[in-house]
Order: sequence, then C-alpha cells, then structure tokens
Amino acid sequence: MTQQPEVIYLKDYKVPVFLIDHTELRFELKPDKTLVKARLKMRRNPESQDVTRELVLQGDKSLLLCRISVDEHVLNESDFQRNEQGLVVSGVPDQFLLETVTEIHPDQNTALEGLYRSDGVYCTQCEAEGFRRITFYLDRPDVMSVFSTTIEADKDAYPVLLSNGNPVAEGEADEGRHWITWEDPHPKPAYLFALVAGDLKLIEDQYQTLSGRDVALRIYAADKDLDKLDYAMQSLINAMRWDEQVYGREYDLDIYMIVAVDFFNMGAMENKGLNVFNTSCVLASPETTTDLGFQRVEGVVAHEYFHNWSGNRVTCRDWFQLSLKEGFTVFRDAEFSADMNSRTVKRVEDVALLRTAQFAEDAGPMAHPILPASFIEISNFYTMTIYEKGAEVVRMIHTLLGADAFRKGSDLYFDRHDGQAVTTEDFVKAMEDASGKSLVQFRHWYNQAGTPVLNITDAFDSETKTYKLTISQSCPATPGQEVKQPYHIPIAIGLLDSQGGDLVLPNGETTQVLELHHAEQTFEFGGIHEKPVPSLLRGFSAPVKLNYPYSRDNLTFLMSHDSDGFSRWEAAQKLGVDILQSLVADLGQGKELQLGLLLGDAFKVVLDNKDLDKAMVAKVLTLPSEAYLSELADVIDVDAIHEARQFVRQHLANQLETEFYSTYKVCTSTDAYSPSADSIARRSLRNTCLSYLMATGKQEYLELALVQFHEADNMTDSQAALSLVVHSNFVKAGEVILDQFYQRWIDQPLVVNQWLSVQASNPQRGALVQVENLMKHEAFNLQNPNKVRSLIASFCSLNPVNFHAIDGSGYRFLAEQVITLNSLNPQIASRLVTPLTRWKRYNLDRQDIMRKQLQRIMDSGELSRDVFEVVSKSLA
Ligand code: B3K
Ligand code: ZN
Repeated sequence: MTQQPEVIYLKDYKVPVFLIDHTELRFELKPDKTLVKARLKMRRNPESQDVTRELVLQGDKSLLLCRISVDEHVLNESDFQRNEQGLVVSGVPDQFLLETVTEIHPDQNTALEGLYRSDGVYCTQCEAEGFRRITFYLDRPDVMSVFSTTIEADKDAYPVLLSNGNPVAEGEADEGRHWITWEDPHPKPAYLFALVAGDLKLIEDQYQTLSGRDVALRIYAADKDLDKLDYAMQSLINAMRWDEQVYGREYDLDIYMIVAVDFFNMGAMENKGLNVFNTSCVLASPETTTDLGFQRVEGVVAHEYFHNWSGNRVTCRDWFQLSLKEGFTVFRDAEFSADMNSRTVKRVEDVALLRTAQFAEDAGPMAHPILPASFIEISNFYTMTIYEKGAEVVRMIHTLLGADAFRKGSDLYFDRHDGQAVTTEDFVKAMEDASGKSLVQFRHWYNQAGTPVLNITDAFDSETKTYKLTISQSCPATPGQEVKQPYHIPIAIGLLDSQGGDLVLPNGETTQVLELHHAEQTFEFGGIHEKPVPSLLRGFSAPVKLNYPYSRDNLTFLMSHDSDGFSRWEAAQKLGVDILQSLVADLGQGKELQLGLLLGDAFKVVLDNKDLDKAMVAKVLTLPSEAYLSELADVIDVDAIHEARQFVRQHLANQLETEFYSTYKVCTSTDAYSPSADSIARRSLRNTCLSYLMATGKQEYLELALVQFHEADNMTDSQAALSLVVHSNFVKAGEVILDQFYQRWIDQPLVVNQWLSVQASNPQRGALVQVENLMKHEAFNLQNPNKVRSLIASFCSLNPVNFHAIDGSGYRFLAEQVITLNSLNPQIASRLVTPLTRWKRYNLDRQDIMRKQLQRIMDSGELSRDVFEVVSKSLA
C-alpha cells in the first residue's frame, strides 16, 4: 500500500453544490467495449452556500472519457482536470447541459460493481458507488434525478433490454441491432439505476393495488430456470398486499421487474422498478431448493419490494444513514415473514443470527454504531450491525411506542419525506412527533457501538409481598468509544408463579415492558405472594446480553412453562450454554467429561409435548451453536467447544434414542412437498431427530439416512441426509453419495454450491485438502461470489476446527485467497477476511499466527480500499 486511503467523516457532510434535474443515458453495448453517452441537465443547488464555478464529478479511473461538452461547447483538455476520483470542470454557469461520451469495458469487470456481464447477461450494480464506474456523475444519494435510458445492442444476443420505469420507444438499428428507451418518472439517486440486457425469459403476473392501479409483474431468468420462479412471484404478490395492509403503502409504477443473475456480490438489489437478484435469492423448486432457501426467497423478495418505500421513495441523505433504509426494511421484512409463517420461529432464527454474527462484530475491530461517524470504504458497512442491529433498534421503537403509534410515526415519516433524501434523525423525529414519546435518550442506540450488558438481581419480601428487580446496564468500550452513556432499553418481562402460571402485572397484562433509563434501576411489584421466577427479555425486546443467576432448575421450569415461546427456547439455550461451558472448562482442566440426565429429561418433556409447534421443538432440541459458544467465551477454545458439543449430542442421542426414532417416524410423511410453515416444521424436527440418531454412530441409522437421501422428493431432506452422512465417521458412504449427488445435480449451479458447502463445512480431518482440491474442480470459479461463499467462506466460518487448525494452515489458506481476490473482487475479498479479524478472541498461539497472516495481506502490495480498511483496523 503506497498511499493511505482517505477517511470520510459524517461531520464533513455538505449539501451538493450542483443538482441534476434530468439524466439522459444512451448505452451502446458492443462485444469489446460499451459506449455510454450522458446528457445531464444541471443547475446550481439553491441550498448550497458554495459559490464555486468548479463542477466536481465522480468517475472511476477505469472510465475512458471520449468527449465532454458544456452547453454543446466541446471542452478541451485545459477546461477540465481528470484525477483518481473523477473529473473537475472549471467555469460552469449556474445552469447548463453537460454531455459526455465514455467508454467502459463490462467484460473485464470482475468487481461486479457498475456494468458487468454475468454469464452473458449485462447487468448493473450501482449501490453504493457503482454508478461512477459507468459514467461521470454526481454519484451521491442526495442528488436525485429523472432518468431516461436508451439501450442499444445486438438483437439476437440481447433480445431483452431493460431499465427502470416504463418502456416508451423502441426500434431497429443497423447490423442486426435494436434499441429501446425507458423512462422512470420518479426522481432517484444514481445508486438505484439499473440496466439489464440479455437472452432472458420471463414469467408474468398482474397485481391490482388497493387504489386500483394495475401493475405488470415480471420475473426474468435464463430459460432453464423458468420453472423455478413461481415461488418468488407469489412472495412478491404477498409482500405487495402486506405493505398495503400493514403500512398503507402501494406500488407506484406500471411495471415491477425482477431479474435473476448468477454473478452477484450480495443477495439482491432494490433498483427502482427493476430489482436485480442473485439466483440464490429468487429461484426455488422443491427438488433443488431447501426450506431455508424457500424462506430466503420469500424474505429477500419482500425486502427488496419494501425498499420501494423505505429506501427509494424516501432515501438516504448520505451513506452514513444506510441503516435508515436497511434497518427499517429488515424490520419490515422480518414482520412480513413472521406474519406469513411462525412468528416465534422467525424471531428465534433472527435472534440466533444476531447474537452470533452481530454481537461478534460489535466485539471486534470493525465495531461501529448503526450511524457510523466515519468510513474508508462504504461497501464495508453493509454489515450485520447496520442491517440486523438496525432492525432491532426499529423494533425497540415499535415496542416503546406500541403498534398504533408506530404506524402513525411511519405514516408521518413517509408523508413528510416522500421524494427526499433524509437521515436517521428524521426517522426518529417522525416517530417522536407522531407519538408524543421522547426518544432523546434512545438516540444513543444510533451513535454508540457495542452490545450493552444487563446484570439483573432480584429480591422477594414475603412480609411486604413485594418483588424487586434491580437492573444495571453497561456497555464495553469499542474502537474510538471508551465511555458509553446509558441506553433507554425496553425490557419485556413476565413473572411466573410456582405452578408455571403468569402473574398479572401492574399494567393488567402478563407481559410488561420495563423502560430502563439509568445505569442502575430497581423495579418493584406489589401484591406478590411467593417468590416468582422471572421471565426476562421476552421476545428479545432489546439487543443486549443479559445475566441473571438462573439455576438449572429455573431454566427447565421456564422451558416447559413460560407462556412466551421465544423465552422457552431461550431457557433451553441458556441451559445448554451453562452445561456446555462447564464441560469446556472441564476439558481445559483435563477432566473426563460427564453429563447427568437433566438436559435429556428436559428435552424429553419437550419431545413428548404434542401441543408444541414442531419447528419450535426442533429449535429447542438444537444445542447452542459452536459459533454462539465462541461468541460467549472469554478465550475461544475451538477444539474444546467442538468436543464438548459433540459429547453432549452423543449423550443425548443415547439417552433419547427411542424418542428420536419414534418422532422421526411420526414426522415422516408421503404428502407432496410444500413450503408451508407446518411442513417445514415437520421436516425440521425430523431432520433434527435424524442428526441425533446419526450421533449414536450406529449402522442402522446410516441406513436410515441413506434411504432418506435416495428417496427424498425434496432438497431439504436429501441435503440434510447428505451432510449428516458426509460429516459422520462413515467416510466411504459419504464419498459415494457425494459423487451421486454431484452427478445428479451437475446442471444446477445452486445445488452444486450446496455440494461444495457440505464438503467445506465437514468437521472431519482433512477438510482443507478437500477444499483445495475443489478449488480446481470444474464446479468452482473464483470469479463467481456464490462459489467463493459456498467453498471458501463456508470453510472459514462453518468449519471452526479445521479453519483454526493449530498448524495455521487454515489461516494461510484464507490469506492467500484474500490476496488473490483483492484485485479481482475487493468486496468479496474484504468480506472473506472477517474470521481472521477476530484474532484477539483466541489464545496467544493462535493470535500470533492469525495476526501474521493479516500482516501478510497488508504487505502483499496494492490493496483495495475495502481490504485495506478491514485489515488495517484489525491490526490496529
Ligand atoms: N441495498 C442492497 C445492498 C447493496 C450492497 C452494495 N454493496 C440490498 C439490500 O439491502 O436490499
Ligand atoms: Zn436492503
């Protein structure tokens, strides 16, 4: 790294000096290059105090400027300056027409930002700053313009030409070419621009909005994938209806399009009227897609649709405000999925993810508030914190205000700011204004990083019949923030009597939200006749860590009696954590592992309870993950965590073998596949049972898994069996079915990706060699992010024992991949490096070898801003 990249600060924000009222683009797509002709109607921003006559445009260094004119006067080299960031044009008037012709090379674009080719299809990704790789522009979200886009291309190779808005004209051109013009009437920032050109097929449907507007719904994909689009279409229709019913928000164009592409850096992108999706988030069929995959399609389709209001109609003023649209939209999609399926299951899944990945981020070198104060590369801030913690913060506002006032707040926010680029402050203000509730102290959630810790103690006085909960809060230091102010925290609680019944609380209900404001506060409950068992943080009402001295008996009691489904699961997790942590400690002291019957007995009660949702039973029976146990550990002992968890699984498998087997049978069904919540629940419990049966190590259960593998009519069951066998000691059997699986699905890239992932996450010895071999396999391609995620990222994050091998081989491997990907695709490279950045959490031996690999990346030559930021902050 020769030059330190510039740090951008929120405090330096200034309104744009110039605005672009109208953007007219013409793309001429040719095999060796693409010409981009831009006509920008620009004027001075009346809100800017800056009187400069210099126009500063962003433009990537890969752009080749062929021609530039101001008001049809062609500029020569002395009228403008080209630099690393773009272009500075001197002496511009207050209002003018800027025209440029730029040459770009989509075929050489491996970063997948801007205009690039995915398997022969041209497509764009402009958020956050990809538009500047297409043409010179004011590439910032507070510059909103009306776009008119003409695309010209070879008609045979690119029969479908799409952009935002509505098609308004089309025609034929010379040499077998054709063109089409699209107009988007809604002013938008450049990051929402999209273009697609390719040989695509589509499925189509129609939607009528509440107010009677007809909308054509089109989902485009490669011909071979046309049979996998129905679920996405249904999800889109459900999302459109839900947003009308729950938020009163309608769609606002005549056409809504989704395009599936195979090369994509993330899940999907909400471009106005033309979403571009990773195939993994749109294609779904029972044979090729797991239940998890179906749920992802439903959630992501809805998420991108909801952005039409929370993101597009009301957008971000600057990229520091990213959580304004992402946190809110994740909250919206989570509520949608909760309404479509099981609310409790959805909550459990989201909390499990938050507590492993986001809490770990909050405790690491990249910790940042949901409203960050600075960044080097904004792409690094599409994080669990911005998205998931951001959603939790919106959820807390919902909890504090109640559903009705929250809806008033969101109505006010959308109405007040429609068509504007705004800040998280504007969002909070609208919520305050509509509800009359002060969120002054609550704003710390936006500015402070780190996960708050609550320590709770209680006391019961039988004479005065009062029960007291004393809650203290603190928040650990994070980079750049040593001291934190107390947060305003909603803590939903219930109190259980000795029969397991809910006590009626002062609010007249059985759940009450306590509002914690101070570093320490005591809450009193009168008229209590016996010491209750508290059910704390029901529904995970705040993204915090909570300590309360529960006994194991308390936890088994809550597991069977808490009226809050989430808290029952939480009690099981806490019990699992408690047991596993003490076993990890025993291993550390060289003790032989022992486990009584308590956990198994508690699991048996749950298994025997026929009234429970099967999905929840499966969740309760699933021990805390190795990732979660790692997050909780002071010093992560990867091997001990793995060994202890395996030990408990095996112990439970032996203790409850009969129950697991009979539940497996009860959950076996011959009904045709359906992605309904009930069927998903049944499969999930069945596969949980199979995993315990396999943990007994008995041959008969290998046979059972193999029968399931061969007879399954859906990917969920077949993949579950595959990974259980491959990850077991039955090595030969695993090899055989891996091969069969590959041969069967060789033409389905998304299934092949799962095949890669199953092997990469194999905890058996030798996984790294296997991964290295697979990198040479025909199924692998380093330029395709889905392949990189399935193989390399799966190995580094889902295979802790192998990745953290004490010889350092896993760390060396990752560093090599990051160095290679740094020049090919910086965004993917910088995501990939995450596991190494957590080096401080391991013992000194590991710290040393991990840090050396980070240093090796640092010293490897010219680093992208993306990788530089993450690696330098990790080494600091
Ligand atoms: N807004 C996009 C993410 C863009 C990421 C750019 N590096 C997808 C989403 O959150 O909906
Ligand atoms: Zn989003």
